[in-house]
Amino acid sequence: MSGSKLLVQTSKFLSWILRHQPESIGLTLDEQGWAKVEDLLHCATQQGIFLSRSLLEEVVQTSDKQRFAFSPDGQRIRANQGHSIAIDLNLPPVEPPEMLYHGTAVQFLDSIRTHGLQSGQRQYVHLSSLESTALQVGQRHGKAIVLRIRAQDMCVQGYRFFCAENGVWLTAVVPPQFIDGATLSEENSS
Ligand code: HQG
Repeated sequence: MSGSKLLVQTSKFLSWILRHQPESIGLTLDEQGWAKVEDLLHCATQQGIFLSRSLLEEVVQTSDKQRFAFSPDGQRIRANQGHSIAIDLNLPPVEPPEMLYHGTAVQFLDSIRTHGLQSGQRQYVHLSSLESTALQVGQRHGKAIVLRIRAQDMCVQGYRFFCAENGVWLTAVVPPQFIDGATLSEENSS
C-alpha cells in the first residue's frame, strides 16, 4: 500500500473509532473524547489493525482538515470535531463572525427551510467561515448548495457557538429564520 493510501485509510479508521464507535474495538474514551494512545494501539492490534505511534503522528500532522489532536503530553488522542457519541469537547462558547456558511445538498433544502439545520447523527451542526470550504462539504452529499447563516444575530439571541481546534464552527441547531440565502455553485447549477 502506498504511504498516502495508508494515511487515508488510517484517518478513516480513526474517524470511525474516535467519533462514532470506540466500543467496536473495545476502546473507551474519557468524557472529553480522549483515548489513551497506548490503549488505541492495543485495541486496534487485537482486531488485526496494526497502528504505530509514528503512523498516528503522521496522520495527525498531515490531516488536511486537522481532524485529530494529541493531548499536550502526547499520551492521548481525540477527534477535533464530528462526533456522534456524547462527549464534551470542553470548548468555551465564542462569538462567531457575522456570517458563517453551511454546505449541503439541494435535495435537503426544503426540509432545512422548514426545520432549520439539525445536527442529525452528530452532536453539532457544522459551519465554516469560508464559503469554499462549505461548498466542499456540501459536495459530499450531492448537488451542492451553500447556505449563509447569520451567526452573530443568533449569538445575540443566545445561541452558543464553539470553534473546534481545527477551525470548524459548531452549534446545536440553526433555526430557519437565521438562514439567509443559498448560493448554488456555478459548476453545479446546470
Ligand atoms: C443536512 C465532514 C434535511 C446537512 C465535513 C448535511 C464536515 C438536513 C446532512 C463534517 C437538515 C448531515 C460534517 C434538515 C441538516 N433536513 N437535511 N433539517 N439539517 N441537514 O455529514 O455538515 O471530512 O452529518 O445539511 O467536512 O455535511 O468527516 O454533516 O448535509 O466538517 O472530517 O444533513 O463532516 O468532515 O450530514 O459534515 P453530516 P456535514 P470530515
